Amino acid sequence: MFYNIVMSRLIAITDIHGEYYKLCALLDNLALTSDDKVVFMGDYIDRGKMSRQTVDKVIDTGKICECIYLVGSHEYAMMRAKNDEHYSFLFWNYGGDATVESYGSFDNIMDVHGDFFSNLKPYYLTDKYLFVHAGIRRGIPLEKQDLHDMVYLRSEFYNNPHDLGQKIIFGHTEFDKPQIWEDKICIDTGCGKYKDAPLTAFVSENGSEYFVNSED
Ligand SMILES: [Mn+2]
Repeated sequence: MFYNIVMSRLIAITDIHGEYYKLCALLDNLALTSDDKVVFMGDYIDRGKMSRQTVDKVIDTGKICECIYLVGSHEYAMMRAKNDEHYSFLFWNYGGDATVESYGSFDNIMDVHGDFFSNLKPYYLTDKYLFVHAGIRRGIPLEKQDLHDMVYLRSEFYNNPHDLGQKIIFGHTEFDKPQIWEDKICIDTGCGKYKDAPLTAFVSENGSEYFVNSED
């Protein structure tokens, strides 16, 4: 008897930051099929010149396979920038000018992609993994975590063991290569921040874990 074994992959991509061409290169290298699932973990916008095209591309990727879209710190700040001085400062001083240029105006960002930005999820949980933009706070149940923590936490999260049963896949803090701990993996390799930095995907396939990047 023969079985047609479907090799479905669970893939995570984060911190694209308007680098549309690096996203296209990475997606080409991944050669997605309808059996795959992709978790986009936020920071689609800011810094790179092509935020609008980047968001269109991640939406279109949802026509190839199931995609889950999480919120990043840059979307969190962008959506609060209009009515809050603190987030307005963060937006305009951390690459938001490139996003405004890409969309033509600040108001156009939500006019064009408001549905997308308004429906971003805080995290995605499977049997083996938690996908989240930046991290979680130890000792607090997942459903009670503060969204601000989930998109902004840095070393106090990744320098300490967490108490969740799943391995946590995250971005937000950039390193020169994927960072692997026993209980977590960071895949932000500086795309959008450094000219030659690649965009890196985490892939879980048939029990093994590996990385694919925009330069492979
Ligand atoms: Mn980022």
